[in-house]
Amino acid sequence: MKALLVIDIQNDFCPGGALAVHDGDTIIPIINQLSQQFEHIILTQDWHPQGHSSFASVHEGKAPYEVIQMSYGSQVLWPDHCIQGTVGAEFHPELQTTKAQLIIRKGFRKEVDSYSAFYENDHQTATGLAGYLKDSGIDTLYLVGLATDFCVKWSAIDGIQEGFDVYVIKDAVKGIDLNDSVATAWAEMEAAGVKIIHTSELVLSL
Ligand code: VGL
Ligand code: ZN
Repeated sequence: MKALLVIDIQNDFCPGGALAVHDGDTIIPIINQLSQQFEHIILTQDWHPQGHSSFASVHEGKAPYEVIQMSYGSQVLWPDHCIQGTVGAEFHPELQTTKAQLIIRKGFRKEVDSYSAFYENDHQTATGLAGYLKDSGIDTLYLVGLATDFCVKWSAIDGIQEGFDVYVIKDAVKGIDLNDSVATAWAEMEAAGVKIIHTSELVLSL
């Protein structure tokens, strides 16, 4: 069974937001259209407490987009974004969310960031999504959303590692692109076994 996994379509990742992805909102109509073809839709929501350790503002002398070493590995520092309960953390108003059966919130532990919908950045703390999908009989995932080079990439690769068939729909994602990270992300996803397709190739009879 197939599911559409919609990654982080939140105000802060869209134009005008705290960590805006260029043209991030332009994929929303495509995602809404795709949603009509899926019976199972799961959303993720980046959901940080104030003072989250991924925020540059909590590390003295550090600026956004610098990289630091955390106990679990390297971590890009971000502008404060997607703070729990703020408008920036809400789903973009144009995203149709009614049909979604599950919302996975991530990044709510102060000490560890979480890009992937499956595991936090320590690669050990599970969100519970893999178990939910397996218990629901879902084996194939179609990923869309923001950002290609962070949350989409990490979710796609973890999805493969958890044994799912993973497709990323390339015209329904947008990237942040730090030092060519979008190109790297496509290469890493492909190497991991993620299938990259265009909506026009997606002929589903669900
Ligand atoms: C994301 C950076 C920080 C994402 C989330 O959704 O790709 N990127 N938090
Ligand atoms: Zn975040």
